[in-house]
Amino acid sequence: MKATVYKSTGSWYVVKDEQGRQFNARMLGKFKIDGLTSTNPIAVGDYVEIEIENELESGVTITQIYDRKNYITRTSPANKHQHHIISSNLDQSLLFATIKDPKTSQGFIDRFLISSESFHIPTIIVFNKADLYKKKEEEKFEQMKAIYETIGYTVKKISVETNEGVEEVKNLLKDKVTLLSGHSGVGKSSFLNKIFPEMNLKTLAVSDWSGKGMHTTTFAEMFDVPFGGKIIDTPGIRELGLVDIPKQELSHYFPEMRALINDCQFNNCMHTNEPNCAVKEAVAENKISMDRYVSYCNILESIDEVKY
Ligand SMILES: Nc1nc2c(ncn2[C@@H]2O[C@H](COP(=O)(O)OP(=O)(O)OP(=O)(O)O)[C@@H](O)[C@H]2O)c(=O)[nH]1
Ligand SMILES: [Mg+2]
Ligand SMILES: [Zn+2]
Repeated sequence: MKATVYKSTGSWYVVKDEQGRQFNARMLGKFKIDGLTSTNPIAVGDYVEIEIENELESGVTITQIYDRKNYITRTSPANKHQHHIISSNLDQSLLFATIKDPKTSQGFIDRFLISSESFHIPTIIVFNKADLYKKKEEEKFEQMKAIYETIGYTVKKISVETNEGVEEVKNLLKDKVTLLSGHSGVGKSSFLNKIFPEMNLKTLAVSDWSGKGMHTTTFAEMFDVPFGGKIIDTPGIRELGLVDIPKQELSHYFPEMRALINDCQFNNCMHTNEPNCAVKEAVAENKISMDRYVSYCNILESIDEVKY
C-alpha cells in the first residue's frame, strides 16, 4: 500500500496512506538510494510502500521507497561529505529571515539560495517580525528586498505578531508542497500556528542571553494544508554547509551571474582575477550588487577543492 512520510525521527516514521489513515512505521533492512551517502535513508515527503501486519496498527513496516522528484539536503559545516536529507518531492521553499531577534545574515541567505538553486527548488524570502523594525531595520529590509527582487526572487515582509502580510504568504501555499526553513527563532512554527491554529506547535522565545533561537522544533514534520497542499516545518538551521559544488560552478547558482558567464573572455572564468570578466564589469557598473559579489567571493574561498 502506498503512503507518504509526514515525520521522521530516524528510528520511526509517521506515514499516511491514500485514505488519510495515519500510522507509525518502521523500516526493515537498509535501502541504498540515489547512490547518495546520507545519514537518513527516508525523509519527510517521501512516497513509500508500507505493509500492515495487523489491525492494531502496530507492526507497520516500510518496504520500499519510490523515486524522488527532488530533495534538499543539509551538510554539516563540520562534515561536508555527510548529507542529511531534509525533505523530498518539494514544489517550493519559504526561507524565513529576520532583521533582528535573531539576525539573519546576507551570507546565510545567499548560501541557502545557492543550495535551493542547485536542487532546482524555487525560493521565496519572507522577512518576519516586521513589528520589531525601526528606521534602521526598515532600511536594511528595503536594501535586501531591492537586491533579491532585482535578481528575480520574491521577497515578502510579514509580522506573525500583528498579522501584517500573513494572509498573502498563506495564499502562496495553496496546492503546493512547501518547505519552511530558516534560523532557529525566526518564527516558522509561530507562522504555522497563526495560519492553522489547530496545529498547536511548540514555540519558544529567542534567548535574552545569546539573541538566538532555542531550537524548539527538533524534527521536520509535514502537515496537510486545509485548502490544499502540504507544508513542512523544520528545525532551525545553525550554519549551512554547501552541497558539493566545484568552484568552477559556483557562479551558475547565482542567477544574475549565470546570465553573463558566456560573456567572460574565458569560459572557465571564476570572476576573480581574470581579465575581461563580464561579471566583474557588471559589478563595477552596479548591475550586479556588490554585496552579492562579496558573498560569492567569500563562498568561493570557503569551498575546499581537495575533492575535485
Ligand atoms: N515580535 C515578534 N515575535 C515573533 C514573531 N513571530 C514569532 N515571534 C516569536 O519568536 C519566537 C520564536 O518563534 P518560533 O516560532 O518558535 O521560531 P522557529 O523558527 O519555529 O524556531 P525553531 O523551531 O527553533 O527553528 C517566539 O517567541 C515567537 O513568539 C513576530 O512576527 N514578531
Ligand atoms: Mg519551530
Ligand atoms: Zn568572469
